[in-house]
Amino acid sequence: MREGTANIVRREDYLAPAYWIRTVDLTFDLDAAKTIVASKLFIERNLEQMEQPLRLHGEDLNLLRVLVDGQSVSFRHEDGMLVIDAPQQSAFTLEIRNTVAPEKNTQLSGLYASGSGLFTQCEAEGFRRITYFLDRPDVMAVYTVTLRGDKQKYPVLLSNGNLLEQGDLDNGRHFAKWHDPFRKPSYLFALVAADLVAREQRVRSRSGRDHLLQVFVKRGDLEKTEHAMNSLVASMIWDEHRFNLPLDLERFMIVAVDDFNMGAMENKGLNIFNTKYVLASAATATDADFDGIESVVGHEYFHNWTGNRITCQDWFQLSLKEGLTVFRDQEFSMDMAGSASARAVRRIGDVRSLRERQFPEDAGPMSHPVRPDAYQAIDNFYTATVYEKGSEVVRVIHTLVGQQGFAAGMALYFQRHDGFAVTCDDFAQAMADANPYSPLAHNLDVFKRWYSQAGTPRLTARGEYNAANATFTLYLSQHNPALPGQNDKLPQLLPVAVGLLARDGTALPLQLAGEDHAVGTDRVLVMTEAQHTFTFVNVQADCVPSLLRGFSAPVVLDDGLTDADLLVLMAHDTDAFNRWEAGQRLALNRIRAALNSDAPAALDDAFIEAMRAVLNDTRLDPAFKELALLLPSEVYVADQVTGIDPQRLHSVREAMVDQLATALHAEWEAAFAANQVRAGYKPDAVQSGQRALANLALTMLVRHASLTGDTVWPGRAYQRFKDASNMTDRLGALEALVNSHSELAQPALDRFHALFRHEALVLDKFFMLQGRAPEKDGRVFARIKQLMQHPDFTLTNPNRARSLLFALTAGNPAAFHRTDAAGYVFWADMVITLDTLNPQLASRFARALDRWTNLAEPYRSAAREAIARVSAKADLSSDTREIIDRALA
Ligand code: 0A1
Ligand code: ZN
Repeated sequence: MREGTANIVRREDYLAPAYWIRTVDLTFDLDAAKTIVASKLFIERNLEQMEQPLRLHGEDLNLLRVLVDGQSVSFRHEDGMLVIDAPQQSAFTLEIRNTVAPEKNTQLSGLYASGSGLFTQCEAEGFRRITYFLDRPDVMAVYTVTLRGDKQKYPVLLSNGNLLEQGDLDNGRHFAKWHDPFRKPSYLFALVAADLVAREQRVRSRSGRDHLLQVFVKRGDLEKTEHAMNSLVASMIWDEHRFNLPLDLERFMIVAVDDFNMGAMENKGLNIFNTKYVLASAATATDADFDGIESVVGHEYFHNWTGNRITCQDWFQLSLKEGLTVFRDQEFSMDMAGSASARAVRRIGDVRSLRERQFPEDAGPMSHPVRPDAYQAIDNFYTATVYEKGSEVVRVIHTLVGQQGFAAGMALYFQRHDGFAVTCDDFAQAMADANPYSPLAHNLDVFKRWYSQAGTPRLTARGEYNAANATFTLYLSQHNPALPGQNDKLPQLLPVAVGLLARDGTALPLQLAGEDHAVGTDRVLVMTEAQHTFTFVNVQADCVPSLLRGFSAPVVLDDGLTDADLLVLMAHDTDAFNRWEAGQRLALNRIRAALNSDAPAALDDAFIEAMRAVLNDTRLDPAFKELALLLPSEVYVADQVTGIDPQRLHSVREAMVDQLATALHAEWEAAFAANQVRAGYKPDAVQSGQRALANLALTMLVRHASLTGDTVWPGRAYQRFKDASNMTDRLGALEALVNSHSELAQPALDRFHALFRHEALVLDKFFMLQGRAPEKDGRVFARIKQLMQHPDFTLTNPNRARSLLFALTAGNPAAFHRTDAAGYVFWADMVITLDTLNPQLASRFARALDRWTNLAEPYRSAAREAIARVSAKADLSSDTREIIDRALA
């Protein structure tokens, strides 16, 4: 919707709807150019509300007629809504007939065309682009849907729930009638009309009920659906086992679509997925792609309970379903990973992404609480804060009440709220009530500040060992820095998981003053105040505290540990997360020091030897080694530093990577040789860890060759690229060549393109890998601009657009932030162009300059100028307008 003035929606203004819609009967005459929608609603007045006119949302609709109880009725349009003066009766039938134009819908919200098929996306406010409705999540209705369309064009006609009837009509048309027995909000409605085929599987749940699972894809893609189906079956089993939550439908469908703004959508019984999260074969998808499919299939499936059975009262409560469902999919993926070490690897990945995406978000103009207080465009609030920080907040509960307590809380939550639209407070209350003796129940109000306070808390820790008394005293304090509109924040509930390591690495038994004996070597300290002091007694040796184990709360930790302390943790910590973190901290300290000096960046021997020890340690898993050997990313470091110069950061980090490539050359050769997978391809944790480390080793070896002029390793990489039997190895070898700007890169890219030019998802990789290659003399940026003209590039497919544009802005700071401002000029042009096509995509892309005030000059002024240029455009979408206004506020 184009709007001149800001239209802000506030949480405090929430009012229950004046009318309820009880049943919905929809008939679609499907056609890409013009679809006719006939809607018959049974409506009741909400007697708790004053008599008000009925106001229905509608957007880009062509209205044909309105009837109340079969009679024509007068109506008007007001503020973009359809207004009908209150009918006399307290219950009535409203019939509406309107048309929409799917093929003109480039926003991909509402009913739209993708290829030759028709698909819907209704979250958050897309249903109003299909027909007039009370398009808000607290209005829940039972839907019956009849689809009619050309049988040749649309052999498959799907909607939510159960198929009641299907058959032929005249003129080569056919129909299907669907009924969803569960009440649902409009955002969970879906329909699909397309030429698709399905992989099917029948499964019996623990309760003995039979279900039909279907994964619908385009003809020719069927053999790429095995992993998605396996992930779906695994999700079903997991949710029954861990939470006692069975599938409640006879039929569960997943449909893959090429054009999709997000990852996937949990429509009741009819999940619609971006093809990226469905299609995979060893030849076309990487290990990371397989993992992504498992977690997104899980995520959408888990929404059936957390989101669909219990939904959100209003969109401010979005994290009620998203934070909880991300938590569930993360737990699912960890359980699927298997070993403790593989779980830790997943946890490290999740924390990395939280810190690279959510922490900067929370420090910038889009900072908002997990439960926001106001928005202009709700689509802008599908954020890392609502999703990933929301999941960390759920994890805080899990840490405080334990796995069993958490399961009990979930049971109570469903017992109380199944079938209703509720709030984050309702969830926290159920968790507390099910665990009355827990620190959560005792401090529920303190806990709930996670929902109301934005920003990342700073946790400061200092330890003091007293040899004479054999005590170790830990002083903890927390502080949440002020943000515009949020000063004077109160302390939050922080579970701080700790252990103490003697300097020889031994884990010390933990006994707090006042306790009569030690309990284990690992425990959770709970902070509810700004400051706490914890005294451990009977501590027989000086020690290093290992704090915030497993990243037990989403905070920035300042533990004051020295390099010597961190080296102890890195070598011995039993908590794999903190072991990894110690290495990252050592690296970050060095990058920081180099940024503050003009001297060429150089790593010291102690650091290099610690890295060598990790690489040589036969007890460590390859997947862990790969993560430990990667220096913190430029994106992460930029968030840790004020007044960042992205070019200087890039050259510092690149110099350090060069040094690791050189100093550890022999170890990289050994790691490459030792991690060749000879067994048949499986995307499991063990094999993918080996492939990840082999790929990193190869990248380092080719990088080293580019420094010395050696041609052996580039040649080997090219050979491996050619002969690879799976995409992970092939892409790894290709990236090794491209990232080191090898002469063999171009021939390899040409070959890659020729091999996969008919595979859309692989073409995305072709663009992305060139877009995120480490910048060198402006060559990568020039390449990106040139690739925009490539015949396979287009801005209308979101995956393809992201493959180049987001690779630049989110994945390649040094190519984007140029001293000549060309990156920002390009950004402004693209925001403006995308905004006319697809506002959701444009506003996400617009966020690339969120952190512009943290840039050093000349970047900062140039970025501001580019943002101001976009702002000067009069008719920006409200999505993009909100991002730009906030950036300049
Ligand atoms: N609820 C989905 C994500 C989603 C959100 C918005 C969309 O369109 C604006 C599409 C999908 C999920 O969490 O998976
Ligand atoms: Zn979700």
